[in-house]
Amino acid sequence: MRSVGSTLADFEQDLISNLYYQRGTTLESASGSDGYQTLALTVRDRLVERYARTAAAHYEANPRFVYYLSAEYLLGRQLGQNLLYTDTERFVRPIAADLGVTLEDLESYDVEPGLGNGGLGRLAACLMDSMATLDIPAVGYGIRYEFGIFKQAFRDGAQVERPDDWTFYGNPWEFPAPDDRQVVGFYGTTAAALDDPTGLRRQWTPGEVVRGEPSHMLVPGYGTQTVNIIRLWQARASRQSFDLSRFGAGQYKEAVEDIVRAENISKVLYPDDSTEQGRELRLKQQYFLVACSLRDIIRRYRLRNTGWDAFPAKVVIQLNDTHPVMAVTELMRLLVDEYKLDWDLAWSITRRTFNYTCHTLLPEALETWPVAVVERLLPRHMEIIYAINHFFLQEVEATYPGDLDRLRRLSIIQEEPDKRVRMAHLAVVGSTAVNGVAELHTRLLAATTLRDFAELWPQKFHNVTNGVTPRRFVRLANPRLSELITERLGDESWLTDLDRLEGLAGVADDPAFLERWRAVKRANKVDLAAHVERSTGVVIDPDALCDVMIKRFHEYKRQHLKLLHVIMLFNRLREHPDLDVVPRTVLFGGKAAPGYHSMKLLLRLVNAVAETVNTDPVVSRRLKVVLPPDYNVTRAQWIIPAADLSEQISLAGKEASGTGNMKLALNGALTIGTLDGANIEIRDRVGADNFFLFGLDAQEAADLRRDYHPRAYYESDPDLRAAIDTIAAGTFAKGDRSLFAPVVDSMLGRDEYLALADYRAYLECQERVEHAWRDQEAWARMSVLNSARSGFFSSDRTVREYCDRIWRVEPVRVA
Ligand code: GL4
Repeated sequence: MRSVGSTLADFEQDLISNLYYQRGTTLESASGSDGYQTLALTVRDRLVERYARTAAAHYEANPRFVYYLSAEYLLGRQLGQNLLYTDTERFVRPIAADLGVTLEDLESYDVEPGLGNGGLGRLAACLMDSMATLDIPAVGYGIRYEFGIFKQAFRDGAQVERPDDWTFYGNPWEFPAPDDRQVVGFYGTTAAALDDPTGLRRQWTPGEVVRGEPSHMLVPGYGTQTVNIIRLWQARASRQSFDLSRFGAGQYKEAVEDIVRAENISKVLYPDDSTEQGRELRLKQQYFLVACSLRDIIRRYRLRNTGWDAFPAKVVIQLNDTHPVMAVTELMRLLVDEYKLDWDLAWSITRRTFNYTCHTLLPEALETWPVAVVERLLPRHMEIIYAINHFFLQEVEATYPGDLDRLRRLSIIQEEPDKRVRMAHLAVVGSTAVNGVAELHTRLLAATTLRDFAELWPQKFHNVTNGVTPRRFVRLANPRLSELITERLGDESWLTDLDRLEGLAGVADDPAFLERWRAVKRANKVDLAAHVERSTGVVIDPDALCDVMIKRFHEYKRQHLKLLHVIMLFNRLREHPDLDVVPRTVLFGGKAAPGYHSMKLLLRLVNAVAETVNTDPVVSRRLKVVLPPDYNVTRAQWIIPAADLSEQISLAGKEASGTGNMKLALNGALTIGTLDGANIEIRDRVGADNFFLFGLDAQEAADLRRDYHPRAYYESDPDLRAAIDTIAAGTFAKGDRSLFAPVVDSMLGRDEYLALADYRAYLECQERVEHAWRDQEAWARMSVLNSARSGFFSSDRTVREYCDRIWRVEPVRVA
């Protein structure tokens, strides 16, 4: 086999050859898209070679593998990353310049695969990056949604959702692997297995079968030869599904019915984050992912191993939230019904194989499925769940004799008000380790949501605080800062050893260094201003404080609290045009689930406030509000490097961790935040002096919620009252008082997340922000210290903790 060369000449040669043989065109007639595709293929060739060597090394070592099961991956653009990881950007720039194009032109063709909603999906991508970087043998499994997270546009300020046809021009980064396809069943009936006197083994005859066609994306490690893969499954009809006779009879729609039904399974990502979408098709998706992946895991296991005893020694499966939890029952079904293991052995293998990460505390995000739905779609799995629950409750009864209430609380089956399967309970019962994603989150999980389980099995519970990859979110997103850091620290080893950022603390008092730090931030803000102007038409001032709130629109995150602050500033500036306030750009970014009407209305209000503020001749000189549409990973990479202030203002006890908070701190933004999620750990590390803290803590919030009267805050705080009244008066709706009335009613009526209670503290904290901003050198010093002390939040550290405490896997070096 000819291997790819490593020189500029080799690279150039391969480009020409790929343009010619893969795209079937020539330099003279190539389009921009041909240019991008050709470059992608040429970079991909370099990864493929590493992947082949990785596969060989893994085969040879026969190590324990991590299998990461996740319904979501938010990978971000691939080109820039893969150029960096193959160290070929240095070739591309001169070649592109010769041809009269820029790398940025080519990158504009690179479509990000939006196969996730938000933090949970992006975390999966960061962990996969770090596993490869640390040479951990790992495979990610997911769904190849034909349509990813919807594209967000605004019409009259209201969110409209457009389909994300992400593979329309082809995806040069993936490889189909048709030989590894799997067959998956749904519906049907079960019957006793003749050879099993215990009755625990049964036979399932599915009523519908579909194929799972895999393809994989390459996941290179940085600074190493390892290339792992994420295997994505796409649903296809079984071969016999096309009804030729009906087609012949002119019944075109009926002829393809089965095909359509099968392919709908992987048609679209459910656009919900932290809320449940309990549709049967979603359960079908989840089981489809799990069934294909487990068969593939077993196929891989059997390439090098025989017998089942060693299975947990070679296979560790991480369940990313409850979405893939049906895997617990599917592995039991495979082992008991198909491979004829006895129940107890199968259960012991299953429990030792799985671990579960919980990503939320919100009850509405903890999946439960109506028993009737599971019974219909997966009749055998429902039987297995009952059996698992039966043996589990026997165990509980032995530990707490006669404690019926506890049995009811722990049961995998919820009885009231309707019978449902509690997926989180199934996950905990079927796993060796259960982890939360930040210290507070893990503590609250054990004290509230999963309290009875934490009492029963305290040793099962772990904390693994989330992290983010510094390769994408510092090096790629912020090349200017990266260069300055590398110059200061002497080399690039901080990219794989992020604690080395501490070396920056030593120059946090050096005025010359601070000057350069500020120059980097300013240049990034100039770039962001260009992006913002292109997408919104609004011109923003790169010298204004860049105040950023980027995350899904969700009530618990409290975008409305931020908006009340903006409206207060607007009112003040209108009343006192000469008031000495700090010039600010408030940038929001985020999508709302299409069915989440209150948050879609809030998006509309943000746009309306933006319009009013930005067109007011007096106010707009000091204040701008922007909401660039379609916030995604690509846009995050533009915004984060330019941020001065990071808004992390969720009600304490609601945000499991957050990861945007980490990305922003690493890039030198100062956080204004509550004691929620990983904010607490960020503050502990960067220092209380370099963090703007406000608001209720989790305990105070829980206490207050019990007897809460939002109207009392409205009555007693004139600024708050004025801000809310400004909305109620129709100021942002051309005098229409009804349009945003539901926002006002929700704040004054229930205010579920205590925004009004935290309003005054938030305002006062923003005043401390303004005061601090006026001393630019002191601000820069705090900014440096935020970066310097955030090394802990590398996902490399997160993965090391999973390896040491949960997975017990060792790296395999690839030659
Ligand atoms: C989330 C949490 O809401 C978020 O705090 C956390 O950082 C992320 C990754 O652990 O997981 N859970 C869900 S659901 N969506 C998220 O983003």
